[in-house]
Amino acid sequence: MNLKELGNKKIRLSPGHRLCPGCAAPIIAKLALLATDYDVVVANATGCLEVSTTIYPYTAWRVPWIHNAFENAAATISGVETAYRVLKKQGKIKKDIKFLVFGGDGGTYDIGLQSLSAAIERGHDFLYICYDNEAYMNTGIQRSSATPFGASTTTDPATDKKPGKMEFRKDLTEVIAAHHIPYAAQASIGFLNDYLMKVKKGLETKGPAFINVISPCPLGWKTDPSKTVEISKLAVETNFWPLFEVEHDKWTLNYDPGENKKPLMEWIKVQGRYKHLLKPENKWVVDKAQAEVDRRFELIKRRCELDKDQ
Ligand SMILES: Cc1ncc(C[n+]2csc(CCOP(=O)(O)OP(=O)(O)O)c2C)c(N)n1
Ligand code: SF4
Ligand SMILES: [Mg+2]
Repeated sequence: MNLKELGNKKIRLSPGHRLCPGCAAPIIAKLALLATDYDVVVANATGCLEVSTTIYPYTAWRVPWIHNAFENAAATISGVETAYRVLKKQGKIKKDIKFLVFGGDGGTYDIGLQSLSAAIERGHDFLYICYDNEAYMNTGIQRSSATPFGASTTTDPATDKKPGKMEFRKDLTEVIAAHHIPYAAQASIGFLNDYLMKVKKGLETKGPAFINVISPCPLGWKTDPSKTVEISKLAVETNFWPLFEVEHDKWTLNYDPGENKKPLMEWIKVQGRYKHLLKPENKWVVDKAQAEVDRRFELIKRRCELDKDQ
């Protein structure tokens, strides 16, 4: 995608919203809307992105936008997309419209998973983008099933007795891929062209598509707001957040750092939610987290290698 051209396009999520400085969520949403020239209808699950862009009587959205409950963004878009198909068939709508959903990890990995799974199984034509900031941020940094091993949250805080969350994060992209969906991918705003290409592909794919995007949250992760893009890059360079796509069951690894892979500690040490892991007595947590990151990356890589010549 030509980045110069991108700079001349109309921004469809306006500035002046109330998301925290350095929050990745509006960057993810704004770029997604820039990646396509189609008219788009957006459904937004409750969460930081929704709450902070639509404080009554204002809205930052320059596209038709629907707020639904926390748990049913995919069900909402299914209904809208079905109505569109009927109206189009009747000749009452002439233009092509795309349907896009934004949901946080709480609204996607946990509470809206049944609604997303069902919408995918029914085969609705939409792209669902999960901005994964790895906790329920809007309500005060509570742990979700996306929260990584060893991170401190308000409901699972690091204490002298327990160094943060002791369960590994759910691999939602793989769960969605197991639906044999036309398009599923993982992305990061640290790899801009890759992200834009994935949004375009997801929207243009016929049927359901899903993209999981790592979404640094300066407030919850206790990170420097000016480093959001760098941290998004680090997620990939440490293999914490592999970039891959699954197109009709064909797996492709989009980036392999190989020998340049950075140690997970590079990712950990820039985030206050992991600061307890810098203590020598918690080295075992870092080692265990590193081993799991390596193991999961190898599984994805092996799967992609199997599909290479398909
Ligand atoms: C059924 C229901 N339960 C709880 C809430 C309260 N609630 C609103 S937003 C939110 C957290 C959302 O977390 P996530 O989806 O990860 O988005 P984020 O705030 O992190 O952007 C919760 C628990 C709600 N609105 N509806
Ligand atoms: S709490 Fe986190 S996710 Fe929510 S607006 Fe602030 S930085 Fe963004
Ligand atoms: Mg969240």
